[in-house]
Amino acid sequence: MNIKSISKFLSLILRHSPETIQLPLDDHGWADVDTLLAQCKAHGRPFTFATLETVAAENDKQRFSFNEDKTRIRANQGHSLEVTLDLPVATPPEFLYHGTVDKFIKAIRTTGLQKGKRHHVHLSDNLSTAENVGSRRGAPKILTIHSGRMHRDGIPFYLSVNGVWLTDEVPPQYIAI
Ligand code: HQG
Repeated sequence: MNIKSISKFLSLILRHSPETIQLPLDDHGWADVDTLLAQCKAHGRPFTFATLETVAAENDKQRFSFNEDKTRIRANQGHSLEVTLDLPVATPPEFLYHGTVDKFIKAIRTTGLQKGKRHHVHLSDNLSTAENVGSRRGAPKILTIHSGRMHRDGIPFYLSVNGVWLTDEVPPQYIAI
């Protein structure tokens, strides 16, 4: 398995379906590293601890974190599983960005940005990240979010350790399309 395919597989098991390899996660989304390596091997995807370290260190979006002594690992954000990440509440910049595609715009105008299966709506502090996120689905359409105004109106924001801004929803009045 190459680094990218391991990373994709880790996203799957640490964010969405650990049962794919019978991997226990705790309430905070942590997996025991030895168990993870053993279960991956048992399911035909063998790789070493050193490779796991490389995957986490070189991941383009810093999707994974180890605990201090590297006995546990978890995904930093993006879960559909019920896990508690205890993310710090943070003050967002005046504007944040969200990349989507045309076919969702009508619904977004009506209901705002909704988190869907994820825990939060994902926003970025720069246009290029938003463009990349939107491009996953087609020609990207970038929405500017009045995050400063939301914050002043008492809506909480969280910042994941890999720099993704998260909030529960973005009502339509805060979205410039
Ligand atoms: C859209 C990836 C209709 C929303 C990315 C998006 C990101 C609505 C899609 C991270 C809607 C949800 C998250 C509404 C939102 N009506 N459509 N009311 N509200 N949408 O994948 O933000 O590689 O759950 O615009 O890079 O695309 O996994 O969210 O198009 O950082 O680390 O519904 O996932 O990161 O799609 O992506 P997603 P997202 P990773």
